[in-house]
Amino acid sequence: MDNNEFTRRKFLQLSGLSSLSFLLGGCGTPALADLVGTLSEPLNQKFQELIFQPQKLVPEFLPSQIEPNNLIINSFRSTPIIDLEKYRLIVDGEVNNPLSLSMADIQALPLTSMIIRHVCVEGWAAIVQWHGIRLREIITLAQPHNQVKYASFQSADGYYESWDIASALHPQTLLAYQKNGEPLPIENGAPLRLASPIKLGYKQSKWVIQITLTSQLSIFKGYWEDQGYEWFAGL
Ligand SMILES: Nc1nc2c(c(=O)[nH]1)N[C@H]1C(S)=C(S)[C@@H](COP(=O)(O)O)O[C@H]1N2
Ligand SMILES: [Mo]
Repeated sequence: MDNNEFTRRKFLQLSGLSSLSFLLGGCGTPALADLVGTLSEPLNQKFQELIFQPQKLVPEFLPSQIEPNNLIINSFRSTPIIDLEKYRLIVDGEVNNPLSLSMADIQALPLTSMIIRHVCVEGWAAIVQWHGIRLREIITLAQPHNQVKYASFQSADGYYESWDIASALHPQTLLAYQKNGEPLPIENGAPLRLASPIKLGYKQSKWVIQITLTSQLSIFKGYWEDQGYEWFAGL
């Protein structure tokens, strides 16, 4: 086994993606079969490095510490109406394998959960349990080019955000579809929202419909950032 092959297997093991071939045994959809096909291509060197680079994990909370009533709905506009049948998460930009994923595709990927503190700059915080897929798995499936440095996110309500790629690949950055053990409420961003303990609340886009991987940051950095808020917004 050469080094690349070894690293790829290790990655598949770590991420739980090796279980995909098992999933395909019974009821694989064509979309998933395509996804698995892309995993036979080695990841490019830069992304292997980024993924294996030891990233500092944020300590998580205990189930008894969850504060279900402290998460305040905070949306700059009204809640968008999304037809789940038609919903697709688009992943595009400087990638070898652009993706268009239904929620069924996403829910077939390994579920991860974490209990973290959500912090809003408007002066409130809440300990929440989020369940979803690691964003790094989606990014890896898209096979980003070497020069990719940013992930930008479009939401169904017109909200937009952009993140540095290292934060997007952090193991605790999730695309969540459940909250505190229940399906994600629509006001909290269903069907899919960002959740991460390493960024402030306004970085955590709700109703994500498109992720674009690029080497250059757009002049539109983020809804709040374009009004003067800090872009990195690390916690
Ligand atoms: N699409 C979208 N995502 C968004 C926002 C928004 O207005 N639209 N508000 C952000 C802000 S400022 C915060 S604090 C969190 C709030 O998440 P919640 O409404 O689930 O508590 O969502 C973030 N994501
Ligand atoms: Mo916020």
